[in-house]
Amino acid sequence: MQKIILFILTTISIACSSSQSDNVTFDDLVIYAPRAGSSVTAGFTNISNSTGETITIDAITSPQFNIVEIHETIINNGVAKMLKIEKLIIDNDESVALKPGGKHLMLIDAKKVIIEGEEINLIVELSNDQTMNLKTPAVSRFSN
Ligand SMILES: [Cu+2]
Repeated sequence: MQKIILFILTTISIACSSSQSDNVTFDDLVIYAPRAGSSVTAGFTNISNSTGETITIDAITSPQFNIVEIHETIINNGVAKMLKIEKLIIDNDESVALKPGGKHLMLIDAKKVIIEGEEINLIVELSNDQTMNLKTPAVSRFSN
């Protein structure tokens, strides 16, 4: 009897994982409108990979910004500085959080003034040749 239950549980878990395969998700994407007078801003999200293989984020571009980079904030001798991550690697069934004080999206050199509520598009190129189009309205840094 226990073997049958184990078999059923295994079958269910395989079915679940296959239904989510080929999936990279960017959850809770937040992009701030640049401060007045600035053309630079940051974005945060939680990236999950359930494709069944390790993927890397090869490039991110945006129609609204000339440069989009992934950065990591590190503290060196008490001084915070940001390093560019050329290729963000996400193992299968893993998530990477881009969050304040850690890894983040850096949106640099806005092509025009971006106001709160304006839709920001991101085009994400993955190592599995998948291209993802993300969009979210720019939010105020001061609204929460
Ligand atoms: Cu940065």
